Amino acid sequence: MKDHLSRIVDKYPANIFKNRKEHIVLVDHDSENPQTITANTRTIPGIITSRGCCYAGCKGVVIGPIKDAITITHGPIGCGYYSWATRRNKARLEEGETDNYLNYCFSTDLQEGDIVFGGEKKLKRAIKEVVEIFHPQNIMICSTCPVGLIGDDINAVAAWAEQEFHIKVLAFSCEGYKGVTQSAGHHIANNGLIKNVVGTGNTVTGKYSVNLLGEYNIGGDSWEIERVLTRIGYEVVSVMTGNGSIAKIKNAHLANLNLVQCYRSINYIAEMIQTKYGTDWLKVNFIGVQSCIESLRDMARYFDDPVLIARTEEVIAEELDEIMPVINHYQPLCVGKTAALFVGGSRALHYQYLFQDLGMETVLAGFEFAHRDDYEGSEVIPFIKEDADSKNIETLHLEPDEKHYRLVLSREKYETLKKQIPLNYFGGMIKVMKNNSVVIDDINHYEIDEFLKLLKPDIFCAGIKEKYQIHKSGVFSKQLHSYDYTGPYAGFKGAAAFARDIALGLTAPVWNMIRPPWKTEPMLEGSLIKE
Ligand code: CFM
Ligand code: HCA
Repeated sequence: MKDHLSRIVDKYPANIFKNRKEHIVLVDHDSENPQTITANTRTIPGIITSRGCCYAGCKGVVIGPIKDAITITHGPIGCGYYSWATRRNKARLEEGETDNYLNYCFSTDLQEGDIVFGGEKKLKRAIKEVVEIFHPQNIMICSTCPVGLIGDDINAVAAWAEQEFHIKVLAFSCEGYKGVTQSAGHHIANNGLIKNVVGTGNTVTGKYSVNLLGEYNIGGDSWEIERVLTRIGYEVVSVMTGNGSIAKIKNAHLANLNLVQCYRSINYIAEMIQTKYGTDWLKVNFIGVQSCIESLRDMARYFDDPVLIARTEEVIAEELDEIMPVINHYQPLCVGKTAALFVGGSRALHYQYLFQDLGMETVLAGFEFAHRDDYEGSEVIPFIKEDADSKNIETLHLEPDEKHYRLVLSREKYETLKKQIPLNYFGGMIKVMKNNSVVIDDINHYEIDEFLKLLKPDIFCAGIKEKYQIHKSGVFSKQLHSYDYTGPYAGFKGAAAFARDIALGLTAPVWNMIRPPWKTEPMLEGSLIKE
């Protein structure tokens, strides 16, 4: 396997070879040293990467799904247009709500003249226009690349608009070129929400109140998770940010526990709420039947109430009664098959558990923009403060290797928690994968082709940029970003829907009718020109 792997990177010129080999790991749990990977570094220019930009991470991922805010993309029209409704982050009005702007696309559509003479005036006019037409309570401004280059002061415009129209106007300087991926955008969005929204509300919350962080309601996922949580008796104070609203996010500091579904996009908020308000956070995963069960049990143990624990088991049993016949029906069509997963920063890990439920093994998994801790895990170093009177846990990220946390907690809290829930907050992907499977960061078009040939997975799950490349080579691809046109895949009912979709996809007769060129004729091998 190692030789085969080398052959893939050997084709590169020396400097690219050196770079790419650091981003690929052949899992070996018997290796003497813990396995490490290079991640969150710049893609080599010219390589056909699957990654996106800072604006995509801020506007597209975190800010975009907030339904009661009008988000104006400040820039030429392309960025606003291409981020319009492609992510399938669903939203609907709940009781008492009046604003849902998610079907609209707002942009200043900057032209050459604005780039030369400045776009602030046009932005002001756009804000005035949306206020007059829609009367929103909240406006968000997200910058694209040229705005940063010409130096428009969107913060000053936001301050002006707040004064002028007496509404909340937030500015996010998330120019696409910032950082190396979407990840920089998550951070900018998280900082803005913490600074300006969380903590500004005062709606009283109940005993079992939680925020669901890092859940974006793709295909209706958060509705399914909320359905189960509400059945058990939890109060979901806010979801960040799927079907989310400023009206709810402003009360997030009043919840008793933060649940972290997608760690990569929201760990900043979980940690900042913890530091500022002392709220604990718990890593959960609602993708997969077993993962759902474990996450619900961890939550119940955290609150440590026998009634809640019993109710949790009751709901789990009822949910299983409903979905297991469906899963058992489709599972025989999936069992023994292999999967490759390449998604943004968390799903390539989370969906491995759902594939496990179907009896399928993951032979390759990778992320577009994960950091090292998403792959390697965070080492938890418990640090006990004997005199700590607070029962809170603080988690501190130790830079620069992004690998270490330090828990600061009272002895009493440490002793109880140690028995109750895994204090290992984030395990990382390498640890859960089998020996000889491949972990790959920032995969590119060429490498996808090569790994399809090498590993021959029965399914390669990725996104829209990869899907048809994979189909053309005769392999089934399910989009794990948008779920194609279906979902939800989270929670119990989501697992049943996933089992159905995967079984039907794997057994579709079409895969026998496609012959990729390399199966029938010798390929012309291209070579990259050395510098
Ligand atoms: Fe988190 Fe996401 Fe993901 Fe992500 Fe994304 Fe997404 Fe994703 Mo696409 S927040 S990291 S930036 S789980 S949009 S809902 S599917 S790449 S794996
Ligand atoms: C993004 C959004 C995206 C893209 C999906 C894809 C999403 O990163 O800008 O490439 O198929 O989930 O919509 O990740």
